[in-house]
Amino acid sequence: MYNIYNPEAETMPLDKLRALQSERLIETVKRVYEKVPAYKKKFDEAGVKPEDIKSIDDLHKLPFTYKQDLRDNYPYGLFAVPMEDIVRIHASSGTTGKQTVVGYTRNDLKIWGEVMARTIGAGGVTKKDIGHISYGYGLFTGGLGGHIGSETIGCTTIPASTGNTARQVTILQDFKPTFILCTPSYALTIAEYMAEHGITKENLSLKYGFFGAEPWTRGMQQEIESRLGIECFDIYGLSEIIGPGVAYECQAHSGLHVNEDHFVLEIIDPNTGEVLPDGEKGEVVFTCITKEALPLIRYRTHDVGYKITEPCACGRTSVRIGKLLGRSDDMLIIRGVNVFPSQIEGVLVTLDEVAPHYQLIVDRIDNKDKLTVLVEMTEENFTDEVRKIEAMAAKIRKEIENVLGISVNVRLVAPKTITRFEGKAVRVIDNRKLHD
Ligand code: DLL
Repeated sequence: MYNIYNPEAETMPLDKLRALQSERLIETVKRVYEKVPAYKKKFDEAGVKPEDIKSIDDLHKLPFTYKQDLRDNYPYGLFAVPMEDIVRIHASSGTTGKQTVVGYTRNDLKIWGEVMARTIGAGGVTKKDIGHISYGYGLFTGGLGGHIGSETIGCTTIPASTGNTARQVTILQDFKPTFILCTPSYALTIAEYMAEHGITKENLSLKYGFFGAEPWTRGMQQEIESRLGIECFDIYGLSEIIGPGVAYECQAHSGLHVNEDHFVLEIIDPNTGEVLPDGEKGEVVFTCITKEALPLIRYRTHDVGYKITEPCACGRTSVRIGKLLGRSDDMLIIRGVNVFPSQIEGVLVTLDEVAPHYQLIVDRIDNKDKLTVLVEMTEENFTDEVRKIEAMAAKIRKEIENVLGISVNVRLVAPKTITRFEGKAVRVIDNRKLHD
């Protein structure tokens, strides 16, 4: 049996879903045209009027929205309601430029609670469960997003937030939460702390984990499952659309279901802007059709994914996104070949010699790109014998080169020497960018 929080919405017949999307899109387009000057200008420049949008099939006629639009209208310029109706603000971390600010009305928060309840509910969580929320609380949407979903279901909710792993592990042991939300990299940090302190998965009551906010592979998923003794679910979202709760994995584990009655997915060719056929890899684009405060139209996420339209065993009718490969901004181009950090992670997690803690360093030496994979030896395989290290590194290098098709360097480092992260992990140090 597959757990479904809101069967009526999540298994809606497709014709009914498309009709609902059409009705909501038409209303949203009219509203943003009237209420948001920047959208009126954008639509006018593209020569589209709200009347041109007669159904969801007309979505492709609308212009895209970019992160730059949020920056140009910083902080509140794209809001479609007066400030007195905004009850919450969040913001993205802004590592690449000015942070982007997003707002929610009371009704937007209700929607967030609903889509996050579907997300957690899809793993099997019910109101009898106890949730440990270890995403950061604050301007980041992870903490309060997990929190609102857990409370909407009616679970006992522990707002642990990030940091102080010792305290987190004490709470996990003493308060007996049955599910946890954090970044996959932090789940590993918790598992590592437990191992170091002789605490086993049997000392905890965890059954499920909902991890996201950064790309992670199926191999990493299995690693966390076995170390924490839980079933892991991938959860996806971004602040500009609502935060976590845009798409979620069900117990069939075959892609992430999009909450399509609220967010419409398109996959486009990032160069031409054309919508791609189902199954083809491209840039993920979302349109919000129910949000009041910030209903973004055709928002370019820079995430790379593909659509899965075959029916899912769970009975949900919604379209799915295949596990996300990463952001196009994180994609490295090494001597002309596209490399996602997640491809390298996919290899490393299959190898017994190394722990899944890694970092990629890119340099340009004599006008040639050089990719170095820094990875930790496991405690069991740790050695300072040069010959042994070299043999191990050569083996790993071959495995990675087989997958990527380009030559790389592998540098094995001692256990626990690569930085641990409480939030999103930083996997790439691209020294080429320093000289741009
Ligand atoms: O990371 C929202 C979130 C919080 C999602 C908690 C899941 C769990 P932002 O900080 O705006 O919002 O970052 C959004 O993170 O465009 C993706 O590049 C990446 N991302 C989020 N979830 C996943 C995932 C939150 N499951 C950006 N897999 C997105 C891969 C993800 N990448």
